[in-house]
Amino acid sequence: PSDRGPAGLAYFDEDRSAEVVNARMGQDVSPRLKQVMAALVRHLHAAVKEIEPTHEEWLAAIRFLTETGQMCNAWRQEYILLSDVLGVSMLVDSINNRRPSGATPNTILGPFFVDGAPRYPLGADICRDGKGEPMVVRGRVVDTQGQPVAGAMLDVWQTNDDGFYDVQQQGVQPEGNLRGVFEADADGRYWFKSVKPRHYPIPSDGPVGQLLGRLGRHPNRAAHLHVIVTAPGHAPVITHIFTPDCPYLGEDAVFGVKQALVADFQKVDDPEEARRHGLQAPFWRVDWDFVLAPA
Ligand code: MBD
Ligand code: FE
Repeated sequence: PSDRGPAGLAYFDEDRSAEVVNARMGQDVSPRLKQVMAALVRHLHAAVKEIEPTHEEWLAAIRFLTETGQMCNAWRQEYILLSDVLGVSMLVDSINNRRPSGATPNTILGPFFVDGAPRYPLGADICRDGKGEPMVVRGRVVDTQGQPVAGAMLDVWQTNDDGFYDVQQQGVQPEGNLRGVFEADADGRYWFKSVKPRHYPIPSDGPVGQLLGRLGRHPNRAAHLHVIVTAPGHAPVITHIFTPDCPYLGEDAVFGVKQALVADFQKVDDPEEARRHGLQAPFWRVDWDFVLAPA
């Protein structure tokens, strides 16, 4: 047996360590897997060469990843949080959603979307726990020519006024609190009631929270309302509406804020307008249009 092997790279060699590993891949490996693994191994070896970790440090890294996996369950995806706080979720999203200008930009999905949220008629209130400042969100779903998208579906979800999603407080919040699915009307119009979103911390009692703490970073997300808008023939948009007055707009823990997603929240004192929405004044009014790109 030669120390060079068939590919000329059989035995370990610090200077060519990544090449040695990559040369081991077989001939009929899928080209995409080959590309992905080659890049990962190359960049990982480069990082290790730059860092020169001690054995103890490398074990700490492995322990961190182990604990991250151990935190995960149906409602807690610590690896998604890790990807989020490292800016990778937003990067992957940007790479996959380069939209024509004027279309509503995507932002991070996050770990708290639930398929099959309650279906409501237009105008319904998704808040079932009575906490928070009442808000009406209304607008149109249009295409990039400004034409209404009749029957577009809007799936919305947010935290309650204590800063938790329903799935984080099962048995505490009413089921389906602050989630809902609406269908825009024939003119692409939609409207619904909720409460003004507030800022809240991403779950920080796990390894990702510890990491943030050690990095001198806070875990707070800028106040937001999640929305997924879908319609046949159009690219779905997974997005947020941000409040303009949140102290964390410029320092969102997961880098999800985009200028084009910060809405105007109008405080309405008019009792007549409040009555028309079935509310008491004052309430918040958000006029917000979604612009869908072609599929
Ligand atoms: C959230 O509510 C969220 O939207 C994201 C992206 C990450 C953690 C918690
Ligand atoms: Fe969120």
